[in-house]
Parts: sequence; structure tokens; C-alpha cells
Amino acid sequence: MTGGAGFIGSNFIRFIFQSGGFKGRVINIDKLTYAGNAESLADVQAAQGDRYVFERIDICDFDAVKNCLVKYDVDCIVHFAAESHVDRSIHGPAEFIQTNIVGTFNLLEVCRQVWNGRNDVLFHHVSTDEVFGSLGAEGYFYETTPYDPRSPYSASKASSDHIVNAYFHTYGMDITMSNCTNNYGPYQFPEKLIPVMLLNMLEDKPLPVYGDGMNIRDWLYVIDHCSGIWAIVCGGRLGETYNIGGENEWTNIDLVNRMCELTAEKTGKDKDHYKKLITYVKDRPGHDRRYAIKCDKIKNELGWKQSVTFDAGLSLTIDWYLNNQAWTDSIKSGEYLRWVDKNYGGRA
Ligand code: NAD
Ligand code: TDX
Repeated sequence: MTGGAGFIGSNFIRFIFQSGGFKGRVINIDKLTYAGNAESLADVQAAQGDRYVFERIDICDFDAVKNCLVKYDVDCIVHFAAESHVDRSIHGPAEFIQTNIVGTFNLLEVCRQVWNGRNDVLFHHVSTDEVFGSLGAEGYFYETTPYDPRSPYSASKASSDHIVNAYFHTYGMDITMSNCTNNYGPYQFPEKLIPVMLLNMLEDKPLPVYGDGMNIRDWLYVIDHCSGIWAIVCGGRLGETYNIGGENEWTNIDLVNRMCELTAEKTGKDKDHYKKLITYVKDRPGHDRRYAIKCDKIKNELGWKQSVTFDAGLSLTIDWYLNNQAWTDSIKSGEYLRWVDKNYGGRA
């Protein structure tokens, strides 16, 4: 696993041990950037003992990745590690090019050398629907939709997707790939829409809605993304990409209003209490208008489907943040960075 200390990776590791029937060992390699929190997996470490190993490694470091693959005889990589936040990619694209493009290339090169034509291995690449660009009011992204990325983040993910595909066609490397819509759930770094809104509500701070609030995203509970990836890793056809989506489109403003209502119910506030905090702010440059995905391929071929409704998922997510304030306090205070310094000697 790469990037297993991040939001989706940490949920995935917990998921495969608890529900996926996984019998092997996970080696989690993660650089621990600002978005990586190895403590998110303290419960897994305690429960799994030496079936869970953490290695602090930058995927761009060829020798370190190679030594790790050899040392643990790795036969499957699920590649989550990335710079993942669109706004950060606008302010500073360099890290996105480095980790998402060069890092993915580096991993593939290590695999090509170490696996050396083996056909009992798999490289699964985790990607995003943002590679397909921006939709108008109608239409959907299919696996066959031409790529049209528009932010440095999505352009870097699109590049990495192409490189992964090239390794399948050129070198015959066993790869699969998935492109997923917006995830939400526990352990999401508080820079993405849902945790930003929730944590601001809890501190009675303004809720910053970009532009006119009418941009549309398709939301999927993170565990449903994890079960989709697991289905592909276990049974996906080699060289194929699978869309994974929520089939659950919301304008940002409707979503924030719904969150305000649900959170007010849980904190005992008046129904409109949090809605009064909604503040329209300057739009994100190049803000994609709408994402919506068709995911019939994974449903028909692998029998995957979403299992968590949006109201249930939002409720679970709000409860998780309410019950795990130590996790967000540690992130907001920088305590988690100090923990990394203490345990791993300095920041990446
Ligand atoms: P995240 O930002 O929460 O976590 C990324 C993890 O990667 C962190 O633990 C970080 O420390 C690690 N990392 C970053 N650079 C690294 C490097 N050079 N070497 C090793 N580790 C490094 O991201 P996320 O939301 O969990 O996303 C995981 C993957 O899923 C990404 O590839 C992203 O593009 C993709 N994805 C995300 C979403 C979403 O809604 N969050 C949707 C579709 C696809
Ligand atoms: O404060 C905010 N206000 C706001 O209106 C934030 C953080 C976001 N937004 C808007 C921008 C988007 O239209 O909400 C929408 C969702 O924003 P993000 O949570 O930043 O997600 P998005 O840009 O859609 O990208 C996400 O989904 C696809 C992930 O960050 C990517 O990693 C993933 O590939």
C-alpha cells in the first residue's frame, strides 16, 4: 500500500483486515506529508501485530522503494499516495508533478525491475474522476470518456494514469486502475469540503462556499470506494480501468445546507443555526462545474454496489468527527507533526 496513512488508504487498510477477508500482510509505505497521519492506524497496528508494517518512504526514492519491495517480497501494490487537494495544486503545483507523476513513474520502474515479467503480481492505481474534466448540466463520465483535466492536480493524475496504462501495453505489467468520485467519511483531512464545513460549524466559524455554490459533485462513502478497489484487486480484468461512483449528485450549497441541518440535530441547535454561517467566497480558479460518473462496468462485472446511503454516510461522518475531536485537535494544533518528528525524526 502506498499512501496508507492518508484518508482513503487508512480506511482501505482497516477495511481489508476487518471486512475484506484479507489473509496476507500489509506494508504501508508513506512519506507522511502534512496529509499523512500514521496514528490513524494505531488500532490496526494493535490488532494486526506484524501483519501490518509501516515504512516511512517517499515513493520518489527509487532505492528505498526497491529495498522495501525486495525485503517484504511484495506481490501487489495498491497505489494511493498522491498530493490530493485541488486548491493546494493551484497555489503550488510542483509537489503534484513530483509525487503524482514522477512518484508513480518511479514505483512502476521499481516494479518493472523487481517483478521482472512475473505474472502473479498486480499494480492497482487509484485515480479520480477529475481526469475527465468538467461536465455541463447533462451527461456522465464513462471509462471511455476522453481525458480533459483542468487543474494541476487532475492533470498530474491524468499523466499518472497514462503512464500506468503504458506499462501494461508496453511491458505487459499486470495493472488495474480505478477512477472514483468525491469521497467522504472518517479520517478525511480537514481541508476538503465536508470536514472543513463540519469543523467550522463546531467553532461557529463562517462556512466558505466557493462561487455561486452550484458546482456539482458526486459523493461516495469512503468504505464503498474501498470495497470497489478491493473487488478490482481481487477480480478485475488486467489492463482495465473501472469507474467507481456514488450516483449521488449534490450542488455544494445543497450539501452544506443538509450538513447544517444534520449537525444541528446532533448538537441540539436550532435548525437554522449553522445555515446562518454560510458565506459565499471567491471562486476557485478553473473550478470544474459538475462531475458525475457511470459505474455500470464494476457493477456488472464484479457485482460491486454502493452500500451506504448519503444521509446514513453523512450521519456516520458527523458522528465520527464529533467523537474523535482528539484526531482533529491533533491535526489543527500540529501535534501530529510533532509526533512524526519524535518517532520518525523530522518532516518529509
Ligand atoms: P490524502 O491526501 O488524504 O492522502 C495521501 C497520502 O499520500 C498521505 O498519507 C501522504 O502522506 C501520502 N503521500 C503523499 N506524497 C507521498 C510520497 N511522495 N511518497 C509517499 N507517500 C506520499 O489523499 P486521499 O484523499 O486519501 O486520496 C488517496 C488517493 O485517492 C489519491 O491518489 C487521490 O488522487 C485518489 N482519489 C481521492 C478521492 C477523494 O475524494 N479524496 C477521490 C478519487 C480518487
Ligand atoms: O471550503 C470549500 N468550499 C467549497 O465550496 C472547499 C474546500 C471546497 N469547496 C467546493 C469545491 C468543490 O466544488 O466543494 C467542492 C468539493 O471540494 P473538495 O472537497 O476540495 O474536492 P474536489 O476539488 O471536488 O476534489 C476531491 O474529489 C476528487 C478530492 O480532493 C480529490 O482528491 C479527488 O480526486
